[in-house]
Amino acid sequence: MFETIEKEVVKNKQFLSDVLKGLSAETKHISSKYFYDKKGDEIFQQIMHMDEYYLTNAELDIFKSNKCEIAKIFSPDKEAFNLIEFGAGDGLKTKILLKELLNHEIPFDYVPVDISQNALDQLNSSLKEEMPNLSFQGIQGDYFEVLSRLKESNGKRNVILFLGSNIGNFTNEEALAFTSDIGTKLNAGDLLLIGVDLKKDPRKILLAYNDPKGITAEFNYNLLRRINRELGGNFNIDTFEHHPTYDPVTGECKSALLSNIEQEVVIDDETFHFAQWEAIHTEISRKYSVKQLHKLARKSGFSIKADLFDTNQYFVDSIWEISP
Ligand code: AVJ
Repeated sequence: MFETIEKEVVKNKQFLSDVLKGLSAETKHISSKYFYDKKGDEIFQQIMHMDEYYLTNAELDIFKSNKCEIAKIFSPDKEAFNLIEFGAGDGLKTKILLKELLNHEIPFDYVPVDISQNALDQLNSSLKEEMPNLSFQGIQGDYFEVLSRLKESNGKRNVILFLGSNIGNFTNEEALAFTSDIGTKLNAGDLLLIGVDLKKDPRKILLAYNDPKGITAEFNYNLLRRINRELGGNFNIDTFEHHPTYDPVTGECKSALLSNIEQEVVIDDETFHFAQWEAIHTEISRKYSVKQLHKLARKSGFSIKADLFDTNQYFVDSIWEISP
């Protein structure tokens, strides 16, 4: 009990110092990883159910149509393996694959990793109910924290899942550092399945991040609300506007919160000045071409085993292997 409280305090300190640092920078920014508190998880669930947010359905389509092929690639001779998922969330897409593996009596251990303890708790109870025979153990944490523990594996093949275009939240450099880091921590024959949103009609992309009902705007405002709740900030949400942009040249879809007045905001005795229309950068959701994605694979030590597309070719689940 005491330990969990201590852990919470440490985490909150990190949140506070990251926010203070980000808002003191020349270009104000707050990491999108702080979107996901209990309220943020709820809003993200709503986003995934929006018609405009095509990503979820596209990847669900891929999993439904290719579950058999994916299972065969992961375990051709029904040998046991470890299935580690970064950013598991509600496991909606993964559950299709988990059921397929269980149906074929392929032995595996599932290790969902998520930044949100709340999301993990919910996943935990839904897995217990829906798949009582599944062997699994969730881990709460930052991907990078968990990566460092990967080497202590049990001799079985490691298969990493990184779905939902979560890689889009990284800059080019961060993405390369991340996949390279995974590459060095895996053994020959280990796999990475990475789900990535592809470049497409800019209007389609922008609409997914600027839905008319304002759900994505709420997702961003919740970040300010969370700072008010947890760090004692005094943001007036009405004075900030959600502003997403998409640049088809770089493939970067960026979200920002703009202060629509000149004002001062206080957090933990520190005062931050906002010029009118000054931005806080909150998220990058980068879109890739297949060519760029393959380049990333090769640069980080992988070869490409398969590319699985949805019927609209909006999204790809690409399976990479560490070359022997
Ligand atoms: C969960 C990071 C993949 O970037 O598309 C959805 C989060 N942000 N709408 C994305 C998100 C705004 C999402 N990822």
